[in-house]
Amino acid sequence: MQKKLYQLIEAFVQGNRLALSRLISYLEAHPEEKSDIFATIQAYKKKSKNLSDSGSIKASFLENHAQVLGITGPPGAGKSTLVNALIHEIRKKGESVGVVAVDPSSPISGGALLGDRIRMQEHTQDSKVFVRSLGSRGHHGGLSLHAEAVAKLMESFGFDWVILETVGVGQSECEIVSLAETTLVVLTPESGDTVQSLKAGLMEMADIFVINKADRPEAPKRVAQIRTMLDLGQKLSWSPPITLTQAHQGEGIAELLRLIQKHQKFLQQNKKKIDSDARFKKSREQYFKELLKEYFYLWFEKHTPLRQLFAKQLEKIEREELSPDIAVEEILQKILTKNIDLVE
Ligand SMILES: Nc1nc2c(ncn2[C@@H]2O[C@H](COP(=O)(O)OP(=O)(O)OP(=O)(O)O)[C@@H](O)[C@H]2O)c(=O)[nH]1
Ligand SMILES: [Mg+2]
Repeated sequence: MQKKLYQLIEAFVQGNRLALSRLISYLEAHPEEKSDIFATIQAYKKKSKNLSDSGSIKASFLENHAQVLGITGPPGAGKSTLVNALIHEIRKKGESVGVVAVDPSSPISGGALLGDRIRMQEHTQDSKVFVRSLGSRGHHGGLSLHAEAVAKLMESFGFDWVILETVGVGQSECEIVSLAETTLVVLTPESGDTVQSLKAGLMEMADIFVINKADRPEAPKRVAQIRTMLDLGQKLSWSPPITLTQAHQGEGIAELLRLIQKHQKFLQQNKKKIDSDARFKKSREQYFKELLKEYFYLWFEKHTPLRQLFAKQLEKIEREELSPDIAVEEILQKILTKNIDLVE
């Protein structure tokens, strides 16, 4: 590992925010070094343990456990505004918070994206708040390939809370469920069709339903719709509460935080026997498969001979000389029989 990276990790372990920011960028650029980086952080932390006894490093940096909150819901539901309001409420308690906001509309990564920067900018001077936006993997929205690592870095940095915001109605939620302990599904009074089309999926994924923009007249109708849906569904040991917020006014946020903490407490007390265990496993499996696909594709794209082979097959497919499934078969065969030179 380069000396520069060592120094960066050292500064990170000592609580330097700039180092956290740089380390995230480094991870994004060199995802293949993830495990090395985390191993080095662990080693540094061990080394620093003596320092912490002398008081120079907060104990929380050493073995931190953050409360990890996932926030998902359709575009424009008010997720970022809600995160902003939650930051306020969390800061009132004196606790620190790191935010990972994933913007699927933006393929670019790094730095804060404009919308989130505006919505969360009032916290930029606060050293106990750290907001990072990531571009999503793009093709199906969902979490960034790096979201898990970035969230882990934030946890390791010592934040009391880590919040993951992602837009989604679809498979991206599965991913957020696998990373977060408590998942909020944020809907608006107008989200009737979304609820209708996602019945089963939503049920499985939400620990708490938030109807934001409760200043709008359809709010009670939406609450009733979700309640009916929950009543008809399978009974879970945790029944997801439905709560109303007006995020732009800070209304309902204290109650929401109370519910989040209630859920966290429930998780602690029911570690072994919660229904959501099965859900967690399933989402973990799904996330693993997604990552495997993504990483495999990244690996594939990295090799010029494979890219060329792909282009050739694509031409044949377009000329209708080859079907896509046979084209994939042929590529796999070439890789498996080492019938292609991957060294460039
Ligand atoms: N009327 C009303 N407007 C709200 C409320 N909360 C947020 N908004 C507004 O809704 C708009 C969208 O809010 P965002 O927080 O950007 O929503 P988002 O879900 O993060 O959006 P994306 O990340 O783009 O999917 C903004 O103009 C907010 O000011 C609310 O409780 N009531
Ligand atoms: Mg947003």
